[in-house]
Amino acid sequence: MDYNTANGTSQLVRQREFTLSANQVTRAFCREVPVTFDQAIVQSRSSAPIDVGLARQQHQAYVQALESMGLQVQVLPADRHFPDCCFVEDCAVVADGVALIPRLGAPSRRGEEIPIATVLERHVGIEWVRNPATLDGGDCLRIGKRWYVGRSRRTNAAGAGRVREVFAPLGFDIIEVPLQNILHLKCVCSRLDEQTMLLAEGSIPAEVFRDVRVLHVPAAEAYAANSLAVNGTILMPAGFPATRRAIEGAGFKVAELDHSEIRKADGAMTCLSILV
Ligand code: CIR
Repeated sequence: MDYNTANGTSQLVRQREFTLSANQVTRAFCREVPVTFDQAIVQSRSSAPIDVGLARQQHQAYVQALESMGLQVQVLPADRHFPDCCFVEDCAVVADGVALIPRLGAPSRRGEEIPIATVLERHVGIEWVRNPATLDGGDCLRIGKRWYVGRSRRTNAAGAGRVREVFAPLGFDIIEVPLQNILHLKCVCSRLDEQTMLLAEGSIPAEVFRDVRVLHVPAAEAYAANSLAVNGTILMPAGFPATRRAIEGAGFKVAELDHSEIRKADGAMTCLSILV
């Protein structure tokens, strides 16, 4: 397993022994990488083809990393008819005991959300996004009692409106963020903790986050702006030293995973799990 931390295995042991407090997530839902993963949707085809076997190894390392961080991980079987099905983040928007199940923006992905909803309904209440609304979970970023919703080519006005309908009554503010030439909002930013956002320089204005502290990722390392906070540790892609220094400098523990093949399919660290 490619799982590097500043202090090596002693940090892994400490993470396993970490006692979960009331605010922390306890479960993760993931889905295996399908054999058809090399046919996943990509915005621009990388010159190097996707190595599906390596992608599956990287996904297994991701699951093991989440387990090492104290999460109970349920891995759903892949469906070869959905090459993108491992990107479960897009299939549910979860907070405060409710999961809003998207109608995905990419027609070829519609249907991926059904087994996710079936599993989640054992744990949370389920709401649905209906035609003509479209929504991808990768456009929805929660921090505290606020949802930032990217208005991308995948998430239309009705989709963002559905987030408002479901979560505003639960006390959430909904802030829409217009996106251009960005697949999902979370391609350029992610939450480090309840007060701190990681943001790729030159992507969207930091002001959209209002009172939230913003930690900048240099444009050359924009891919690392999508990192995953799990109960105090930040899981980030390997190979982005300036971002790692910035995150550690802000006082967070960091763990790294090699995500080369996941990246080729336009996936990043948060895309592979739903945390509850
Ligand atoms: C797609 O284009 O839908 C997939 N190839 C990548 C989805 C990544 N998901 C995410 O960022 N939440």
